[in-house]
Amino acid sequence: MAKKTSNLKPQTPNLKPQTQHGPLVGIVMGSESDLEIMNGAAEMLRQFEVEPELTIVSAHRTPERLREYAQKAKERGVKVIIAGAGGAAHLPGMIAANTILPVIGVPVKSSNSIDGWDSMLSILQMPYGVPVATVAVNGAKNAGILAAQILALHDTSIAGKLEAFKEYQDDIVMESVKNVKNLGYRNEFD
Ligand code: RP5
Repeated sequence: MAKKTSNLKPQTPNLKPQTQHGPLVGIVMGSESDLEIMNGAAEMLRQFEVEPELTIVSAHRTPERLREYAQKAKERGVKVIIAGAGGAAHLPGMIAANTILPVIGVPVKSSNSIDGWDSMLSILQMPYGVPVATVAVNGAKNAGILAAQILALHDTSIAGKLEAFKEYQDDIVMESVKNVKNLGYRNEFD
């Protein structure tokens, strides 16, 4: 269950702008209580040297802010929006309704959620014409990777880091293969 995490600070605070351009990825969430989960998207993007912006936008409590955020995102230079919410999770769908930017939805298993199912179905079951790319419940890290993959279509530096990340995952699994083999299990494949 997601908790309020007002003390959660970015590991690498973006004190100075590192690039000439504004944020390429916007991460929004319905409540500060979503931050513990949604921080995973920010941390993952930082691994690919993408510093996202991150803020609270509530579909139900700040509907005007939602509309303004979504409508201005493209002209502000944002390329992908990651939106996370729990319970009756209307934020990602309503962001998508107000922009042509790709929107990645993160269903959050929040304090008001029925085990994540309500959040997931609210974000996943979008009507024709307004897609939201939905990741797993609490799957903010995958949302960060997916956003990086979208940026990598036009950025060879991010693409290179994604390639390295794939290789790293392969290395980790192969380490486990060795560990399990060393435990004495039969493996005639490797
Ligand atoms: C949703 O309600 C938020 O995205 C959050 O997941 C959930 C609970 O919000 P709080 O009551 O903790 O602010 O809108």
